[in-house]
Amino acid sequence: MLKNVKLPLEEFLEIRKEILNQWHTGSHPLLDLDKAVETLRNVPDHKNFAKKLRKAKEEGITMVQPRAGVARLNEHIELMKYLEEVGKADFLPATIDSYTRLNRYQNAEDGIRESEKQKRSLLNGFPAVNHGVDGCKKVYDSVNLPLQARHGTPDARLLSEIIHASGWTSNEGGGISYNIPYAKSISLEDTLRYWQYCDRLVGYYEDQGIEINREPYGPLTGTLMPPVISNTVAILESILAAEQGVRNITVGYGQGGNMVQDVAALRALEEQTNHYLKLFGHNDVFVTTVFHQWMGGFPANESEAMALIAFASSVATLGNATKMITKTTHESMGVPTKEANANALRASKFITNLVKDQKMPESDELDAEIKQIKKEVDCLIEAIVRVGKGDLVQGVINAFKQGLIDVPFAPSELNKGKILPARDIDGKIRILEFGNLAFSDEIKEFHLGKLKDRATKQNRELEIQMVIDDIYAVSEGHLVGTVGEE
Ligand code: 8ZB
Repeated sequence: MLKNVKLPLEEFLEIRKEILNQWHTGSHPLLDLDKAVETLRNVPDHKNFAKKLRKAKEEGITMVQPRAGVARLNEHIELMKYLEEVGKADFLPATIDSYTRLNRYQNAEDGIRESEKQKRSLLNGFPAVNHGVDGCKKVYDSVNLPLQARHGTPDARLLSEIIHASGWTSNEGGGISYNIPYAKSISLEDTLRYWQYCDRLVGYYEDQGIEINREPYGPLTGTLMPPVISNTVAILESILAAEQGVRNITVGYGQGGNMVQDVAALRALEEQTNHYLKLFGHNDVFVTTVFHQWMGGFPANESEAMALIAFASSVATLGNATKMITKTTHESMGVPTKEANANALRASKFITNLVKDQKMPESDELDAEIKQIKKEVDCLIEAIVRVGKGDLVQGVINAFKQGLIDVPFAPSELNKGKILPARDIDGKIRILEFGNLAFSDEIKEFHLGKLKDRATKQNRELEIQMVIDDIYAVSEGHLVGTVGEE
């Protein structure tokens, strides 16, 4: 039975041998742990993800990072340099392609070959495992910024080995956040075990005095996500990661649309992540936050899309997020060109600079929302701990099984999928149907009260059509869905 305990070194090293055998690039000499430690020790501070985040946090500024990745190594390097120089990115990604996310390395290999033939990317991201340490190290050597792998991979063990050994000092993902929104039937027991390994690898490096950042994937399904759900998952994954030795964590949150709720969610997220890490005995973890620009449906019109990007940037900055993940005006069409990507980055960075000395003013509304989110998160975590009977991993598995925690609109069969979110009249995300969510009656009444109030004000029924209208509203230029919208 899987437990929340640090994987013993010998066991980790045993599993490691198998992992490195999964694809031929796993036998690269630089994957020898002593060699990898040496590579990482030589990473200068300005290219170390964890250190640069620490500095940004101390200075109170919001950094920007795009998503980007293509199949061919040289084109990917060009893309990275362009986003650094023209886009003025603070951090660089490699968005990993879908074949790699599914551990289908032969398909990725075929995709690279075909992309070379056609001289354009036929994969939706960078196949880091196939390019191996040689390729990933070349990317690292070509840029002056910290690098992170961003993906959605249930089993990212080989991928994690390869990127870190190449000097990439951050990895996104987690056993819940890269399972429930991304997979249909992989068990949580499996993904939690895979991510214990990825975190243990980081723990190994931390034990050698090397700082590596880890980032649970905050937005989950990115659609009408109630802050309580994404914040709870981020906190759980932070505790699980810290147990394996992770010391630098960035917790994420996707823009909901109501400015006060978004700032409140960021504040609650940071405070409660720190609180729960300490409660679980992890006193030396450095926590930062990342705000994701709007993850739902985007307007097709490029000016409107850029306006949404600028609004998101204002909220991230007012909310004091340490980092922001940017979108592009091509969002409604697909993978952006490097020009569109750099343009949106520039716009985002322009706003973060402009707004950097301003903070969201304290108010009763903000204060009440922070307290509300915290109360809800406490309620869920208490239930998860209870059904874990002393173990957090078992708590997570059992809580999902029972629907005590439930992620809206997720494809996973392990998720009850019974809760339905909708917006209140201010556009704050509330919950209409609770399924078996471990909320107290008082919390349920609060949510229903807010939604009934909206129904009255909009002169409509309190029903599922509200949810549907809200899902499409932003792409059509308003936050709260109105009656009869399609
Ligand atoms: C869960 C993340 C979805 C977002 C973007 C999508 C969407 C995916 C790439 C990419 C640039 C890529 N995305 N793959 N952006 N290059 N290869 O991730 O557009 O916004």
